[in-house]
Amino acid sequence: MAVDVLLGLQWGDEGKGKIVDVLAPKYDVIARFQGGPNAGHTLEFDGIKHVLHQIPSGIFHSSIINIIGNGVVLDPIIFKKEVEALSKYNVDINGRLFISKKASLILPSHSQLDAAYESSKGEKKIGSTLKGIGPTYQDKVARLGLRVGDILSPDFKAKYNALKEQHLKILEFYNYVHDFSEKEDAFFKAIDFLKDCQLIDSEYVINKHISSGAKILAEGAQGSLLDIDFGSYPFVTSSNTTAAGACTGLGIAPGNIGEVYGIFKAYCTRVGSGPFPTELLEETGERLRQVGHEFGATTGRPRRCGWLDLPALKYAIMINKVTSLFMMKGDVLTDFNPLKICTSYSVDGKPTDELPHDLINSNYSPVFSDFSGWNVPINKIKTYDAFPKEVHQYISFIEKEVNVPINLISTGPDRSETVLKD
Ligand code: 2SA
Ligand code: MG
Repeated sequence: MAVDVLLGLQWGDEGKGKIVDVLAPKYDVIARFQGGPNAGHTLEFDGIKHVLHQIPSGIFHSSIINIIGNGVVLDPIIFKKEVEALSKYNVDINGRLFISKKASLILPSHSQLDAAYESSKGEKKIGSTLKGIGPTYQDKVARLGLRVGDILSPDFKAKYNALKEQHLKILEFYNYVHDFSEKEDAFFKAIDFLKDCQLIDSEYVINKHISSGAKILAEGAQGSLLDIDFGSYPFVTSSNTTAAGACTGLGIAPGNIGEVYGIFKAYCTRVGSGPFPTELLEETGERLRQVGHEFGATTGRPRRCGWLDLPALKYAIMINKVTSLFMMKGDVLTDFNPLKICTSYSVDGKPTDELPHDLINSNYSPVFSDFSGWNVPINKIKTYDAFPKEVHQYISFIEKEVNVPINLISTGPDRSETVLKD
């Protein structure tokens, strides 16, 4: 089968960017299928840290075709900045980066709307990255939105103005009227830039690649627990971050999906609001944040930290039919003792390993098991057998519980800090 899917199984920031980069040499095509500049995929190699927001993480490999699929919401201003940042490292997008004409366009007024909706929510804020993601998907579903292909039409400006007028009315209603004309200037400059990029009918291109036997990787953004349908609604993002999203976000049939790689951290993090059953609000959580450098790649926000949550992991594995697991940041757990894993929840006093549909209003508590920690650094370890026995115990326990093998263990941010099992 031609298309493998790589996904985060938690609340985002699992380390997808690093893994795509590690796996990239096996692939001919890497495609993003959902999300937009709310993503921050961090790649580190040769001592340099790159953060990609909308451009697929295969861009650093000259032989790989990168595609921004129809399911993505694209901010042209941020896109132009990303391309300019890459050109400083002599990464040329010509012949390597293609954008679906059906991808949705984020307008400057969409980010204004995002801020207006959030500020109207008071205590109930979602903690959006405020990149205009929700309002852009909202316009897509309402059949009002503009798409990348529209920029080629002579009446693009008129379409833009018509949509902006509607947005201004909503902004007035929310009493959130700010001047964003500077951003509009940057937007139209970026639109001119985008016109010169390779805009394609991506579903045809991808399916031709499939027919010709190319190996394709669909690169997910955010995480399964932020999925619009299956995440902790309403504290979610506005796209399907799960494997099914790769089909609708690229125009590929389910039968073409091969491996589904699930990335998870050895503990959990979450940015923004919303339920987080295993959150550590005391000193251990703060230590995880400091040792794990848990600050958002897009907004710099401190991430909330907690122990690994197995019911949540099992749920994500189920809805994605994950075939292979990759465990990230086990190195951060060095010197934490004991380690804890949430193995079930107690809901109204009854044990279950299923997530209650409404975590916010449910009477539940996580049930933990203790594990012996390890007190030697593991980031220089190159083979699975060389890990301390406590690492083996931690990994084997998770594998047994979720019934999917953990085939890759990441022990640090650099490409080289990666251990393959077998
Ligand atoms: P949005 O921006 O409207 O989609 O936000 C809705 C919720 O989804 C969460 N969200 C994220 N959570 C983790 N990482 C994300 N991306 C950046 C990164 C985050 C950053 O990869 O580092 O830099 O802060 C991401 N994007 C969206 C968000 O926190 C809301 O809870
Ligand atoms: Mg991230």
